[in-house]
Amino acid sequence: MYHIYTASFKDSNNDGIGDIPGILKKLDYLTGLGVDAIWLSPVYASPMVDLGYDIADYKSIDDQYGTMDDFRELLAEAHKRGIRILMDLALNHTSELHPWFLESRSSKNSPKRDWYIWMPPKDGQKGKKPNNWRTNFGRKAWRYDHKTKEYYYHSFFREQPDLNWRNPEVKEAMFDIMRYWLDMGIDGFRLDVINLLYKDAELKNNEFRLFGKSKIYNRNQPEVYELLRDLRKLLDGYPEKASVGEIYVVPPGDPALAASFLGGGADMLHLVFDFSLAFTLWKASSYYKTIAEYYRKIPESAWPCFFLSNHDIGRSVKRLFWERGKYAKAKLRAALLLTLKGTPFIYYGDEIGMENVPIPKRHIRDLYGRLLYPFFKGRDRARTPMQWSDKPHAGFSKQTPWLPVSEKYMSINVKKDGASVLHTYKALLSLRKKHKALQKGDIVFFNKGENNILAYSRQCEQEELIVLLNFSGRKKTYAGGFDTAKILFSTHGTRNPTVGSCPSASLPSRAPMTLRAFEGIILKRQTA
Ligand SMILES: [Ca+2]
Repeated sequence: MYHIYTASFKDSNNDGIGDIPGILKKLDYLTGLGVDAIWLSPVYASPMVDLGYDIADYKSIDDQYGTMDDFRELLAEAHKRGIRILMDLALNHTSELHPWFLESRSSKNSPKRDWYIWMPPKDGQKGKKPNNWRTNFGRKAWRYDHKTKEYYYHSFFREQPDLNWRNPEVKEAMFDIMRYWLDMGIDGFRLDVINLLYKDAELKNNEFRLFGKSKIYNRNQPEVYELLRDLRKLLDGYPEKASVGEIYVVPPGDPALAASFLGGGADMLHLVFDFSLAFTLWKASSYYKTIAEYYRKIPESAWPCFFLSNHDIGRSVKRLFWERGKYAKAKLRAALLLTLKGTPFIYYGDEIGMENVPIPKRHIRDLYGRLLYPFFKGRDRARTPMQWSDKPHAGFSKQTPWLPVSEKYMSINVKKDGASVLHTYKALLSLRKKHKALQKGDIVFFNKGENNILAYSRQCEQEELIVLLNFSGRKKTYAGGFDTAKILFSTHGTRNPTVGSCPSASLPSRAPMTLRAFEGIILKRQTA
């Protein structure tokens, strides 16, 4: 699954903003990479306060991204290439400019008043907010509306009022929107902050806690599970549709919570995003712990998924100050992501080793960054234009793009692949396509990350592939050994002759495997 941040993928009409016809032009690139599906960041009509996550019309395409015809063409062309498209859907809130909210705020007697969460000032006292809930960046989450002298609730920016999912009309309207896109032929949805949909019925105050979870009453309410059951029934009414839910939590993630949204494994979401892997420290044993814990938590019949980067948390290459050996590490992380049991999500540009880009204050587009600067500089750093070539603006556009292009684009781009990260991704994805064991096989861990090597195998029918990943910056030896195994792949390209040269050599019987610094290899066990 490939995550496209539409505004930064490819600009077709040279206005500096990526668009749908731009994606269309690059479909062959995605095919060449080995992508099966796209998660498209929101392309609906939006005032772009939160860059598309504030939706003003759920059944339209924003002008800056193209037309509905462009979208239909993209869908048809993607399907021709066997690429599926998941739409990004924000169900928790709309734009303040959505007709529903305009109607809702117009009068206390509006038929849409109860579609949003309106409350009078506490105890009837002017200026007193209904409760102590805060937004996800720490500010008060109630906005006073002078016209009707009540507050409305917003989990994010004040321009994004939260919908009242306790009103059945809201659910019906949103299900109608989902049917609209499913009928058009899209393949499913990525559901934004799905665990935030319901709030406590009595809007109880959150308790203050120095440690642990303090946001109890404005998320993870039991009613959301019921809703997801109904949503799954809606999806199951169509052939081969998928849903992936973003389970919004603070670092280091919460696999048990994420897993809970999978229900029994076949009655709620198809996939859930747990943030744990992205926030795991660089150590084989830490990765083992995170991954094993996630597998333990999800129901047996459910399917896992993993990601390392996204548009909110930034790119993995530079997380945790990984300057040393960063590209070798990027390749090793790719080897991990693409060999685990579960659907891998690749954030656009990660496959060429794109890095977070420092954005000067005058260029900050993310409202978080503008509101919280300099304490938080926003999320733009991981949303910069895709680096296609060493041409001006990295071949993304002929105009100055909406966000600055990385200064490193001359050496890090699709055409050049100086660090050969792209080559690694392609090789791994092609291997994944070739070997059923990597796609569907069970996973068996050989160790718990001892000696900073993570060792596991993927098994399916008669096939067994063995993965050894050295997270250390030094040469390390895996003592386990294998009777006979053929080396299929190394993140370092070729292998030292003492342990056979890639790709055809077989290992001598029970030979310990020596791995170079940050090397990952894949072996195929030879069966008699
Ligand atoms: Ca454009």
